[in-house]
Amino acid sequence: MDLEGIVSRALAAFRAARDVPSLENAKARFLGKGGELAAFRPSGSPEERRAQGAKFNAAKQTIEDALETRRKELAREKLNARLAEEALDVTLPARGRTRGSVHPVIRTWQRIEAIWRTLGFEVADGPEIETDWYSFTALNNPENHPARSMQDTFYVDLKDAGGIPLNLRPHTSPMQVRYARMHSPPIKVIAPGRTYRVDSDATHSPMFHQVECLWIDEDISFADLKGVYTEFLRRFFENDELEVRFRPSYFPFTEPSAEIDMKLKGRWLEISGSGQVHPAVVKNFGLDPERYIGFAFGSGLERLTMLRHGIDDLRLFFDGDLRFLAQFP
Ligand code: 2U9
Repeated sequence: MDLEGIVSRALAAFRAARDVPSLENAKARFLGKGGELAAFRPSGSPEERRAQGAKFNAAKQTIEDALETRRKELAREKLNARLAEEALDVTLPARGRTRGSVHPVIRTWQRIEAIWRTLGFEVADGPEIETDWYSFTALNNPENHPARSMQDTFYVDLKDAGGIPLNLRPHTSPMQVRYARMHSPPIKVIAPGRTYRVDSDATHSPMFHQVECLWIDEDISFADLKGVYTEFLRRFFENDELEVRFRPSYFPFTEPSAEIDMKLKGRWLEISGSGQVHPAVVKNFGLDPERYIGFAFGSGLERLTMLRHGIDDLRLFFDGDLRFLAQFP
């Protein structure tokens, strides 16, 4: 058996091994019990055999060293492959560096709450899914009023509501009714929130935001409503000269009713509806309309926001386009 041949075959086999199992197989082939080295038998005279024994040991050492070297190489290759695969470039800029901001309509909501609180009004909040009674009946809407129809109002089909028809509130007035029934006059409250109507174009969205105000006391008049509302608009639009006028109008829940206009840059713009709360509605608060008088108004938060910032299309609020939203940092 040729020792040099065994060594060169072993080194070649180790080099050819691409992974640990193949290397261990090659090891068995050369260094194992039934392997090529074990099969080596010295021959010749005692001196020759001694010399062959020394060569055998050297050959075995060479093979073992080569095995160890290859083992280390394979381990290093494996580690390098893993490092390459799981590489993390910690010098890359972080993804979450841009800062979010509060949506312009919600900003209006927050400003409105702050202003009305300083004027002595509470802020009420309540359900967006309502019953017919709170959305319509309590507000003096006749049984056949078009606002009650499926063309105007979203209805909710809730199996466990006990057969009571439910709607997505078309205004925040139901909250005003709830609040008025739970408190005693004087009542001074605003109800900002999300409202829903079957309507969608450049100036209407199926979901929009409203703020309504309700003021009930024994001895107040339209002048009080005009006073606080003018003060609110002047603060909201940051314009102390802003003028306000009332025009006759009609709502089922107020009598008399009025549209409120404000003069902005020389033009009269409609900004709210308002009125003296209808006696039938005051009765639904559990109050005597002979004793208590109420005033109310309602405004759209989108409209207030559009007028404040000169925004011309309502849909911009709902598109989620950062080029628009980033202008309100
Ligand atoms: C109760 C009684 C009366 C609130 C009022 C309006 C007139 C009005 C609209 C303005 C634009 C809604 O967002 S909008 O489409 N609102 O015109 N709202 S009086 O009157 C009330 C509210 C609650 C208990």
